[in-house]
Amino acid sequence: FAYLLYTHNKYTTMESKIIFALDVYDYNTAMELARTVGEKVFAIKINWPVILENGIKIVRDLSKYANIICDFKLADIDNTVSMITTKVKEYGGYGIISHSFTGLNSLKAVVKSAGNMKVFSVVSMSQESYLDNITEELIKISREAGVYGLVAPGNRPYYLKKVKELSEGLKIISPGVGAQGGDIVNAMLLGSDYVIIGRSIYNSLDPLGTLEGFSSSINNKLNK
Ligand code: O7E
Repeated sequence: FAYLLYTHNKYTTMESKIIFALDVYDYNTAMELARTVGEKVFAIKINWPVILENGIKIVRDLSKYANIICDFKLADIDNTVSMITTKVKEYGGYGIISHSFTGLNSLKAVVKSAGNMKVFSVVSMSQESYLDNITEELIKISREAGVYGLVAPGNRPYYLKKVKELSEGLKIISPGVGAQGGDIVNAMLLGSDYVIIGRSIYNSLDPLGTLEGFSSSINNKLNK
């Protein structure tokens, strides 16, 4: 039992709080970055740049190195979002990101076709947007649709706090740390479960070292 406890603790302290945003075009660059940081991140998030250049098959290739979250920010009718979600599932996606302003029917269709994949919905963005007016409503829709988590900004404390207050039982993932000015420790203290970091890592001369720097700043501050 003591051994189990030990391994469990070891696992939880080592579990990464970082989602790496792999926003590049080139296949080899993407694969090399994934190979380098894959084991040290909670997941890798991909967006349109890597998909437009390489197609959906890259989801399967990248999955060798990490959980892949497809950030397609779905915003369409139920049939279309289901078709896209089904394809992501077929290629081994770990998670998918949808907008929620499209309403309950659309978001429910994503959750239904996602099956075991995690669905995250955008309720607030890292840049000022129209969503700021309707964040509370978007959280309500997301909860009702049965999403796993919410996207809320790591660089806009007021909105992150607001989402945290209304998000009981849901995970929060936060972009905006690093290149967009947000601080990783502040974001975690305000309630992010995972922070999404792209440019600060992939544009650095030493992506792995930079990533480890972010991780240790969390461990140093939060485990005290
Ligand atoms: O600024 P970077 O380079 O660290 O990258 C941030 C990533 O988060 C990038 O992929 C961008 O598309 C995404 N993002 C935001 O920057 N702002 C948002 O409000 C939402 C996202 C996002 O990832 O949404 C889904 C999780």
